Amino acid sequence: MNKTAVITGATSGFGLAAARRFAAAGWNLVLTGRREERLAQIKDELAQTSVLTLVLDVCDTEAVQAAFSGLAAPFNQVDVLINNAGLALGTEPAQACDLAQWHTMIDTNIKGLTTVTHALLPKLIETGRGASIINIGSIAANWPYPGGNVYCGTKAFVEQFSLSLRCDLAGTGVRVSCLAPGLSESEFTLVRTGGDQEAYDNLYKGAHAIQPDDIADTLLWLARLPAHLNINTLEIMPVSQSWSPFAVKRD
Ligand code: NDP
Ligand code: 8X3
Repeated sequence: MNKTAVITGATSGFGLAAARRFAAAGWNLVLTGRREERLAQIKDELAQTSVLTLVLDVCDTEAVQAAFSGLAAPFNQVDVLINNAGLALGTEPAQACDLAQWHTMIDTNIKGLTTVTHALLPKLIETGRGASIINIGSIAANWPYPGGNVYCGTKAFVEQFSLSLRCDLAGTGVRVSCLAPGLSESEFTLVRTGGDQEAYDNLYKGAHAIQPDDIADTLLWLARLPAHLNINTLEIMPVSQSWSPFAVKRD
C-alpha cells in the first residue's frame, strides 16, 4: 500500500517541490494551501498518484480540524506530516514593525503549525512505528539577525516544540524532526518584502542559494529513514552562507 504524506503550504517553494518529489516516489498526497487555482493545477500535474487538495488557511482552526477529521481512503492512514506552511513579513527593526504582520507570523508559523499537528496527532499515532512529523524550522531559530525579530522567534518555537513533542511521543513510534534551512530561493522573499523583485534579485544574486528541490530531496530522505532512527534537528545552509562576528555598537 502506498504511504500518505500531508504537506501544508504545497502551492509553492518547498511544499510544491516536496509534493512533486513524493509523488514521483509513489506516495499518496494530501496537499494544502490557500490558493485554490494553484492546488488545482498541482493536482492535474501529479495525476500519476492519489492527491487530495484542501484549500485551507492554517490559521482557521475550525477549518483545519474539519478538514483533517474526515480523511477518507486512501488518505486515512497518515504516514508523514510535513508542517511547511509559513511566512516571514517585513525586514524592519522591531521598533518600526507593523503589529499586524507580527501577529500574522505568530498565527501562521506557531498557531497554524500547532493546530495542524494537534488535528493529525491521533492519526499519526494510529500509524505508529515509522510515522513522522517533519516541521520546517529555519536557521533563524538559532542565528538571530537584524530585522528577524518575530520571524526568528516563531522558528525558535518550531524547533523547541519539535523536540518537546518527541518526548511526549516516546513509545508511540512516531518520529519528530525539525528541518532548518538557511538561505533558500523561493517566493518566501517576495512575500516577506511585499513583492519587491529587486530585493529578491539582490538577495539571491551569486549566492547559489538552496533550491526547493534540495529541501524536497532532504524531506523524502527523512521520511524514508529506517523506523528506528530519528533526526532531531537538521540545519542546512548553502555553502555561500556562514557567520559574521558579533555586531558591536560603539559610542
Ligand atoms: P513560499 O512562500 O514559496 O511557500 C510558503 C507556502 O506556505 C505556500 O504554499 C503558502 O501557500 C503557504 N502558506 C502561507 N501562509 C499560509 C496559511 N495561512 N495557510 C496555509 N498555507 C499558508 O516559501 P518557502 O517554500 O520558502 O517556505 C516554506 C517554509 O519554509 C516556511 O515555513 C518558511 O518559513 C520556511 N523557510 C523558508 C526559507 C527560505 O529562505 N525560503 C528558509 C528556512 C525556512 P498559500 O499562499 O497558497 O496559502
Ligand atoms: C528563512 C531563512 O535567514 O531569511 O527562514 O531567516 S532567513
